Amino acid sequence: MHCDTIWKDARLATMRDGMGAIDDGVIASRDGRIVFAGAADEAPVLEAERIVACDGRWITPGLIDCHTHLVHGGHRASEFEMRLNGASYEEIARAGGGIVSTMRATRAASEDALVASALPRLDALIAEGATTVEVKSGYGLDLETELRMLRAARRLGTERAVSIATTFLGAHALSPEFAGDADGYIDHLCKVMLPTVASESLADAVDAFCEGIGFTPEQTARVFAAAARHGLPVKLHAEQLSNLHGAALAARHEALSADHLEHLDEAGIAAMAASGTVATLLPGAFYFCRETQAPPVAALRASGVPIALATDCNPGTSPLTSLLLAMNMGATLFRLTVSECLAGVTRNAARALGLADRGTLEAGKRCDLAIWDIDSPAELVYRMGFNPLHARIWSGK
Ligand code: DI6
Ligand code: FE
Repeated sequence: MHCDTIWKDARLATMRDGMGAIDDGVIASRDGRIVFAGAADEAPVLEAERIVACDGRWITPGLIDCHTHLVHGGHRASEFEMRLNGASYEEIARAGGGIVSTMRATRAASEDALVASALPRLDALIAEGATTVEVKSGYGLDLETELRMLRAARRLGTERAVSIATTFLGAHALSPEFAGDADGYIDHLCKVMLPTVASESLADAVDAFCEGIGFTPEQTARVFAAAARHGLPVKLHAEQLSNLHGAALAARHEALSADHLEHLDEAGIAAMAASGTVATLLPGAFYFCRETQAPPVAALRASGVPIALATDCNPGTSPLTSLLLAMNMGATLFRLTVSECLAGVTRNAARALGLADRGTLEAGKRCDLAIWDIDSPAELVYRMGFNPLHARIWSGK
């Protein structure tokens, strides 16, 4: 079989079934796709211009961060400091902080500035082997800025060798122009904002924040119905701070994922299992906000709900740009196993984005790889603040 590149003498975590470990493995690529991934003694006769000896290093699928707010203006370090000095959330909000301060900074930023400020965060993810990153809008809360955020997100994928999946999160917080009229804002979002986003093909999915401080299940359902009219799949920030039964609502709309889920109940788990909705857990937000109720991991596991892990990179509740640390937190804070952590940033993260062409090492999938200087996959989860990435391959290169 003729190929472009062969990686040999590797150990593979194929992630096809659990870890899917292979001791003496080979991967061959052609035109950016894997044509063979498996045991050396089962490989067909392979020839290629480029043969890379991996000296026993481990290869995993390229990592996938399936939930980020990577594009935004400014940061909220001063708010963090105020909280360390005892200020309450309300005091900070009254002093002009919170989501609205990021909205103001984002509205004031040009598309170029949004790209420039997001690139170092993207580079941090890439440096740890990320090959696909989801990016949400949601800090514009007006049409013009939401479009600008999504355009900036799309541009990140041309500035770097990485795949970007975009999500329209206009229903992140109430726009100040609609103060006291959340239903009016949702009307505007469904009738004006989302149709424009869809007509410019700027979003691959639609998300909302269903929460006491966000939008009600009824408002969320209207956003989902509008997304369906435009043929866009949905996701939901659900059950982060309270249980509004958002996960079950998302499942009824065949959502790709429901995210956060600290307050998820049995009925929500059953609904997610039935619809095949991925549970995306975000331990960075749990940690940064010093939450105490962990998501119901044992029950999710018992019901066979696929679990993804992501950074939730955002300036307010999870200023995290490390999938390796997200994995460590998933294990220490949520008791995920090593193989669940790895599946969470590969196979199940791909599923949370509706991307069937990646997330495992097997013939036909994109050739997105991370090659690691480690003795066992557990090392990827075990260390904190150490990056053993040896090389990263995106689309076969
Ligand atoms: N959940 C959160 O915790 C954040 N957004 C969301 O949907 C808050 C984002 C921020 O504070 O900027
Ligand atoms: Fe989020």
